[in-house]
Amino acid sequence: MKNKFLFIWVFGIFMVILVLGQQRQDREIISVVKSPHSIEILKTHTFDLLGEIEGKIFIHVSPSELSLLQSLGLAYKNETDKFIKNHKQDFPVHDQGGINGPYHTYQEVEDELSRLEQENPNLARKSIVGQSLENRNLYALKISDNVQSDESEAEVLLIGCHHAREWISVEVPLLIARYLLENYSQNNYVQRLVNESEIWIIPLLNPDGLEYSIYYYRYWRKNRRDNGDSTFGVDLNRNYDYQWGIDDIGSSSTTMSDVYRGMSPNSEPEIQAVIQLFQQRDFRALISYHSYSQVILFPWGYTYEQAEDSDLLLQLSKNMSKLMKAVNGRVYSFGQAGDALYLTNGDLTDWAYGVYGIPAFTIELPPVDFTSGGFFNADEDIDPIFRENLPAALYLIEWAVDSYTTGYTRQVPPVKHLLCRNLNKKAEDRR
Ligand code: 0X9
Ligand code: CA
Ligand code: CA
Ligand code: CA
Ligand code: ZN
Repeated sequence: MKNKFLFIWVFGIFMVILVLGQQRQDREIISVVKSPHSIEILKTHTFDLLGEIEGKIFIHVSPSELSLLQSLGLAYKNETDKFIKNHKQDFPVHDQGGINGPYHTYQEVEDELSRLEQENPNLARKSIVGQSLENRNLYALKISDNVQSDESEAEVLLIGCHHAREWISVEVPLLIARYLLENYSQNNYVQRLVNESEIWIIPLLNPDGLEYSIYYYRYWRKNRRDNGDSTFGVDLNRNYDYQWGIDDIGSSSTTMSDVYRGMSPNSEPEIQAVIQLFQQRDFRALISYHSYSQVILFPWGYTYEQAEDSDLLLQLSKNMSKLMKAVNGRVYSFGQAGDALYLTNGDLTDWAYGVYGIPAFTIELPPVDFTSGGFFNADEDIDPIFRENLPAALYLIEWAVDSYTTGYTRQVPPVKHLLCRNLNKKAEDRR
């Protein structure tokens, strides 16, 4: 009997080690020398390109992608050790905020939303809009006057963290929520916008992925769907049911891929939560936060064809970019998603614009490229990134409010530089 238990124990521990080991070794970071030949090869596949440093292209690859590269005869160098080790130093012992410092874990997001709700019972309401695959709650914070009632006001969605490793994308919507609530009573502009709209903030759409990125593997991107073939994860920003899987350039049907689109459109519970919320609400605009690249993107992502409202989307992006630059001098470029970055299919913004016809933007937060830090932002960068994104979000809310009262309009509000200065001043005051 004793022996049997011992065996079960030893076997159990062995299995845990095996599984953990595999998950970590799942993927490697490799580099390929940049040349017309290598670019040609990389272009025809959906590799997870991290960026370029000194003539070398860095790629995040799964074992099968690695074999693919080998079979294509492309020479590469494994950089995983160097890379992960480098950034291990960015995982210091924090006195405050736990393992991820000032960045929020799932639990910390929950606590912060509860705090904001408790301190502003008439302005903020926390709700659970769904559950992740691993049964974590998907939280939303609604911000408006008379927040308990559903009023006839323009509704706007600010959403973060479709992608686990893009930690900064949780912080920006969370800080915007906090700013709106803390400045409501002393800032007329903020008060007017909050009174005349219903702002829905979902800071963390992919809690399972985020936790995995924090505790196991920093570069994790997808959710944690068990694909049943010893691979994990669906790319949440490829799973929406609009032109889903229309080609293999904008997403992948390979389960291992970092842009795996899932078994079927809307298959993931996180995406179903967003869809259900849309069915219940009356959203007029949205921003989906990602990182990195410092760029504002609008539909279409799935094609190079222009959207019908291309002029409006371009004007709004341009004005948002202008407002952002005025804060810290940082330039966010802007453009149609497919042109400005790369093709994607099944992303949130195409779906929201395609199905609901509302202006929908992806904001890729700083840094501008991989060399400047990629998915890693210093703790001190969180605040300036939030501050430059604040006027852009408020501006889009203002557009939604204006066009809600006047009927859908392609007119955009003028950029008010004065307002922008005031916002900065208020942000300074908080320090
Ligand atoms: O690929 C994505 O889902 C987004 N970029 S990220 O590096 N954060 O993963 C971009 C989505 C916007 N759409 C297009 N670029 N088409
Ligand atoms: Ca923390
Ligand atoms: Ca209201
Ligand atoms: Ca309403
Ligand atoms: Zn992303």
